[in-house]
Amino acid sequence: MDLKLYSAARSNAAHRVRIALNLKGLAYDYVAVDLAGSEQHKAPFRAINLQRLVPALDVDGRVLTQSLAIIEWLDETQPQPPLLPADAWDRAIVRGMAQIIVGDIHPLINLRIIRALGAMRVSDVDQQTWLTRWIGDGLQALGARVAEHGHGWAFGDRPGLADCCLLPQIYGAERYGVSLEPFPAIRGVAERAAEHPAFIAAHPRQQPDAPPV
Ligand SMILES: N[C@@H](CCC(=O)N[C@@H](CS)C(=O)NCC(=O)O)C(=O)O
Repeated sequence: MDLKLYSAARSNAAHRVRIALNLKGLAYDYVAVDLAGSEQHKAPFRAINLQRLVPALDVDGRVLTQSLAIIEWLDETQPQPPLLPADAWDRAIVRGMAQIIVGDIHPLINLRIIRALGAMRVSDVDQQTWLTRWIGDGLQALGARVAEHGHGWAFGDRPGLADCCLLPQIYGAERYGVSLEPFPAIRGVAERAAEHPAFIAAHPRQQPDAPPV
């Protein structure tokens, strides 16, 4: 199977998929899409994903979009190691944790939203307040669930779907100056991931289009 991931180093959603691919031990070609340079709005990427968002995963010439759909497809087709628990109730808990980030935080803070706020002349200070508010609210809700269900990782004692979503959001929180101090359970997962090869290799700093430090 030939895998080609359309990604951007700092993309929260692409970062999720990079972690999942690494946890599965799947090799892939990395195609950088320059979001800051608006490459997502131009050919040839527009033809890859009409929604003009990364990630997109090309699998032998067919393309999947939407990070959670990609990760669940990977988990169904490459079951080892599993990213979701065996029990249906536990799976719903994990998917709920993932949705706090994917459905509730990220749509409010991603590039096109920030650009729209800027176009409406929302000040930098107010943009920062906006980001801090929604990231903080989400992490508070998620932190409580990690404290309840995590035993080293976001859910249980193995990395899974919730961690694929949480670690990119931790990077995003740090990037936007949101303190993780109030979220000890989340900090614990961050410390563990910092030692794990799949998470290290997926980190924005390790990508071919890594931002300058
Ligand atoms: N729900 C989508 C979100 C994808 C998304 O928002 N990607 C961002 C990067 S994290 C993007 O490509 N933004 C480009 C833009 O806003 O113009 C997913 O989970 O894949």
